[in-house]
This record gives sequence, C-alpha cells and structure tokens, in this order.
Amino acid sequence: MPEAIAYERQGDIAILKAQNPPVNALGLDMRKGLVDGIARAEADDGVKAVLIYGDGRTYFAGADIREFGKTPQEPYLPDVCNRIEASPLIVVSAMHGTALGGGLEIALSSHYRIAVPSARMGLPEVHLGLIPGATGTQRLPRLTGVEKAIEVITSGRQIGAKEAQSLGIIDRVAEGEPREIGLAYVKDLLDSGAGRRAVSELPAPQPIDFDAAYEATLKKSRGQLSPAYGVRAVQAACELPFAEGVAEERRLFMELMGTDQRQGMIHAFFSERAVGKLPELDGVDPRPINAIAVIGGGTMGAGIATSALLAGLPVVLLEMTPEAAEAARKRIEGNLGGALKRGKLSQEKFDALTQTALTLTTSYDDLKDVDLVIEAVFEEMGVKKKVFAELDRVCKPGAVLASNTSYLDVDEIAASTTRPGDVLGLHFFSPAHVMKLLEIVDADKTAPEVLATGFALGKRMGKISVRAGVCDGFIGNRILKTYRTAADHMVLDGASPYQIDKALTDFGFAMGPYAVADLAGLDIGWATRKRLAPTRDPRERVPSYMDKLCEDGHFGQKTGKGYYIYEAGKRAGVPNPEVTKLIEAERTELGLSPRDFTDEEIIRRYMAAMVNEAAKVVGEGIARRPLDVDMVKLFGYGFPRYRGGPLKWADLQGLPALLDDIKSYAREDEYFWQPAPLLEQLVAEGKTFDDLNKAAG
Ligand code: T1G
Repeated sequence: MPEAIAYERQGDIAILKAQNPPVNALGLDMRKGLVDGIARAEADDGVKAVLIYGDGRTYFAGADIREFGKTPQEPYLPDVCNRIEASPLIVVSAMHGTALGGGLEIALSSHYRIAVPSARMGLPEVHLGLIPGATGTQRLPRLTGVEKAIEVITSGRQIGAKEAQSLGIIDRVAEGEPREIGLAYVKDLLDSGAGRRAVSELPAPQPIDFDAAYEATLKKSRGQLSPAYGVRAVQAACELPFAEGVAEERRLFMELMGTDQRQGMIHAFFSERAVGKLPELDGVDPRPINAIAVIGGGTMGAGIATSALLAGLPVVLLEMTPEAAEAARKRIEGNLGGALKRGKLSQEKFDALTQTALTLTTSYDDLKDVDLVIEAVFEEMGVKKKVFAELDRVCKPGAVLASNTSYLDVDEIAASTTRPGDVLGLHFFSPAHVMKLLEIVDADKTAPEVLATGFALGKRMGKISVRAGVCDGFIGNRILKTYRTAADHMVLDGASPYQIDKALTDFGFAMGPYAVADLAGLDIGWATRKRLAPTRDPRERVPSYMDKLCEDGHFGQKTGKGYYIYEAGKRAGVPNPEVTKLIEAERTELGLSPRDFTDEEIIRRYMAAMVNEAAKVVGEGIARRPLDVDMVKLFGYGFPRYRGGPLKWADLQGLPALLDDIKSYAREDEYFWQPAPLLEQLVAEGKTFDDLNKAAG
C-alpha cells in the first residue's frame, strides 16, 4: 500500500504528493501524512519551501465523507491546516481537478496557491448538510471579503481558476502539470525572496448585517439549515480573533454533524453514485449507441430528442405529418433557446444540433440504421403496439426498442414484437431535457445487455438512472398515486388542499401535491380516474369534485384555472374558491362532517402513505433497493434533498412509530392502509431500510 502522502526532495524544495485515488479524500492517513510531511521538511537540512500537490485526477477533493458520523480521529483537519500555515518554510499548493471542501481549506492554509486553468475549487459542504469545518469560513472571507465568502459558502458552487484568481483565492494560473507549475512557482518565490504569508494573519473582514443575511439564507433554503449556519460562521470571522473564530466554526460544524439533515444529504450523495451500479450488470457490455430515433415530437418526444442532441447523439425524429415534424423541430429549438440566450450554447452549435444532428421524417424506413429507438407517442396501448410493430419490421437486428410510457405494461408492449429481449422502458420526466431522473424499466424478457445499454444512454445524457420493474406506474408514479390519494382522503375528511400544499412546502417540497397537479395538468389525473373506474374496488375512496372542474375544461396552469387561479404571466396561483365549494358539496353529499387537521398530522399521513407504498415497491422487487426509491423521489418528484428521500426519512423517524401510525390509520380505512409486509418484517427484526441498502451492496 503506497504512502498516502509521498515525501520527495528536489533541491531546496520538499514535495508532498497526495496519492489516495480516486479523489485524494483527506482521510486519517492523509492527515497524518501531511502533518508528518511538514515536520520532516522542517527537519530536512537545506529545505526552504514545501510544495503540496495531488497525484492522479485531482488535488484534495475534501475530507473523507465516509468518516462522517464515526468518532473523529486526530489529527483533525483544522489542526492540519493550522500546522501547515504555521510552518516557517513557505508552503505552496498546486491545484488541478477539483479542490473542494477540506481540500481548498488545505490550500488556503498554504502561503501561496497556483492552479492549472481547468482547475475548479469550492466549499460544497452545504450540499452535505454541513459547513466548512477546517477553518475555511475564517480564512476565505479574509481573502474575498464577507459577501463573496457567504455567496461561495452558502451556494457550495464550484469556481473556475480564472474567477478564483480574480477573487484573490489563488495567486497564479499556469498551463502544465501541477507538479511542474508548482515547482516553477516555488522557485520564483524563493528567487524573489518571498516569505511565508499567513491568511489567518490578514485583518478581519468588514462585517455586514448578519441577522438579515441569516434570515434571507434560511428562507431561501426552504428549511435546510447548513447554508444559514455558514452565515453565522463567517460572522465569527468578523467578530472574533482567528483562533476563537475557528472554535466557533467547529461548534457550528459539530452541531450540524449531529443533525438528520447531514445524514439525509450524505445518504443522497452516496446513493446518487450507487443507484446506477447494478451488480447483475457487472461485466455486461452495453450495445453501441451512435444514433437514435424518437417516435413522436410532442412535449416529451421533443424533450427526449433535445437531451439526446445535447449528449452528442444524432437523432432521427419521426412524426405522422411533415407539419407535425416541423412543429417538433420548433419545440426542440425552444428547448435549446434558453441555453442559447444564456450563452451556454453558441449559435453555431445551436444550428448544428437543430439542422444537422436532427433529422425529421414521416417514414419508418428511415429508422433502419439507428441503434436505439425511444417511442413517445400517445399513452394508449393500441397506439403503442402499432408503433412497436412498425419498429419490429424496420429496425436492424440488435437495435434497442424503448418506450417512454409512464404507466402502461412494458411486458405487453414487448410481447407485441418478435424481439422482446430488445425491449425496455425508458421513462423520462417532463421537461425531459431538464429533469435528471430516468426510470429504466426492466421488463420480463429484457436482455441484460439491453438493460446495460439503457444505463449507458442515461449516463451519456447526464441522467440519474434507476432500474424499475414492471407494474402500474413503475416506482415513482405508483408511489405518487398512493400519497396523493392519502391527501385526497384528508381533503374529504376536512383538510383544505391549500393547507396541505403549505404543509408540504414547509416540509421542504418545492411545490405541494395540488400545485403539482395543476402544473402537470388535471386532465392526466382525470384520464387515469376514468381508465381505472371500471375495475375500481368499491371500498376505494376517490373524490369526484375535480371531475366537475375538468368537465368544465379547467386543467390547471395550462388553462389558467385548476386548484389555483393563474393570472397571465404569473407562475404562482391563488386558491380557486370554486374548488372549496365543490369539496364542501361533495362532503355533504357523502355525509362527511369535516374535522381539523394539524400540519403535523398532514405530514405524518402523507409520508406514512409514501413510505408504506415504497416499502411494497421494494418488497415486490419493483425497486431493487430502498435507495433506488429515494433517488426517484429526489430527482423526479421534488422530495427535499436534505431529508435524503422517503425511506431515509423513515429510518430517521423510526420505523416502529411509522408502522404504529399506519396501523392506527388502518382502523379508519382498512382497505387503503394495509401495512407493507416488508415494513412489518423490518420492525419485527429491528432493522432499517439502510440495512437493506447495505445488504444489497
Ligand atoms: N470522500 C469520500 N469519497 C469520495 C469523496 C469524498 N470527499 N468524493 C468522492 N468520493 C468517491 C465517490 O463516492 C466515488 O466513489 C468516487 O469517489 C468518485 O467520485 C472539513 C467537512 C470530487 C467532483 O463534497 O463532488 O471537506 O462511487 O463518482 O463525478 O470542511 O466526487 O466510485 O465508490 O463523484 O468525477 C467536501 C464531494 C467534503 C466533494 C468528483 N467535498 N465529491 O466527481 O466522481 S466535506 C465534497 C464530489 C469537507 C471539511 C468538510 C465529486 C468530485 P465510488 P464521483 P466525479
């Protein structure tokens, strides 16, 4: 096992090379290696300076996140930073890749900093429910001033080398390998007689109105704590001597370390990276994808085509008529228009994507050479089968045939072809070129390499891909239907849709279920209610008050009226009094006497329904692991990231209490509230959903 930090001497320069792939995370051995390396350099006769750089793809990318929640071991990172800065030798950091969190804090404790032009740096700890905990909140504002430091720390964004130099975070940018540019810079410094330069000895930065900044940050982060804590830590840099500021930073850091939010966000960090890795696909090579086709150029088809074009794939888009095909091109141009306006896409690239990489056709014969087809036509089985019959006729052997259906049975679609092994579901979320989630539906006959091809495409499109089994609504929409129903039941029993929306946004959702329904279009729910009505169990409670609004042509945002009324040009709506009247009328008709609901009870019931159905989805193997459900809800349904996902939230709440809730609700409505067998099993065995994640590997 190579040393975590390799020591080397070159002339009067000691070189500390970090070698802990893949990202030089600052685990215990790295921290010890740095402290020992500095001491060795100081004791090494003739050494005048130290160069620190990272081997492999990056400089230190931060503390080792896997160590969080465990007993911290010395040397602690803030002490390592202070030890580096205290050295009588000049210490220089040469950065490449991503110098993040504790990595940037090491650099800020160095006396001089140089970076390659492609280097990126930042303090992303807020994305882990934390704040910089190794002096970053005390050193950064001394270099950049308070406002910029607060912006960098509360956003957690990555900064490019050029901007970092303009902010005074780094001293020099140079082309070349980090080791070489570092050595050259050290030589320049020694030749110029430069001395050690400690950021901590710079004057305290000018204060601002921290209470106002704190409140504004808390409001903006919708209940997430860490950004607002970042403001208080920077405040300490202004109001306290350096060492006391560092102690205050540590106090705030450890307070956050003990929160559920920290656990939720670290769960999200690792789950986001694990969800696309399926052990059953180890060693399975995906089929090559050099060109794809999209059937249907409506909102979804155009979004999928846009996402593929942006991923560098040529797209053949098929529509029924030339006019419809041109309309699809217009939609794609609209999707790309935003990036063009913001300068993220050049006019030249825009033209190349919409004129060259995109080909329009009305003939299936033009699909004979593509490697993968995604069907995005009207959500009706007969229509889907017609399309797949055509694809079966024209597509080359080995082409992957995918359906973007949100609900329909992919096994049935596959069975309508002669090559069911080449069929899978690729369920995108609207707008498909923006939403990161991709449910990859693994049908009964889907071949492993076809599933692997779906994941390869998802990676290429920058999606968070999650494997889902076949059932009505797969993972996301199936669970949505259940917690949405729980909300509808609360409305019938006395709660208002607007109180429910408020309770859920306070909980951290970007929007409540009724505002989401208006955004998605009330006609979708209406069509589903009608589709399922013939087979509905009489014990099922399904409110009908919204059918009346839909019959009158009110489908939400797209018609200006739904649960809310939308003034032209305004995204947020105001409650629609007609809805309240319709609800009251239905309660009277059903002989229901409304009762009050607290926000807390609304959350408990809504989340209990979500968790219970999610446990059924995992228990049936529709989702492979609980973390798969969490990622679906985070990336497709606006679940607050700082809660980690519904099943992580459930673990943090305690499964026994949740099961008790469900059992108490079942006494009111045994049909709807049937405890998930998996939940009962976990409680009986004293286990958690996280135990299942670990077991699934
Ligand atoms: N600790 C442990 N493992 C890490 C890690 C880290 N900091 N960063 C990445 N990994 C693992 C990751 O799980 C994956 O593992 C592999 O490395 C490659 O990562 C005191 C408190 C650096 C931009 O928040 O943002 O310092 O899945 O797939 O897309 O103030 O990783 O292969 O088993 O993401 O090229 C602050 C987190 C820590 C940076 C590279 N630092 N990392 O992205 O590769 S808190 C961060 C990233 C801190 C101090 C505080 C990204 C990346 P596996 P990857 P990538």
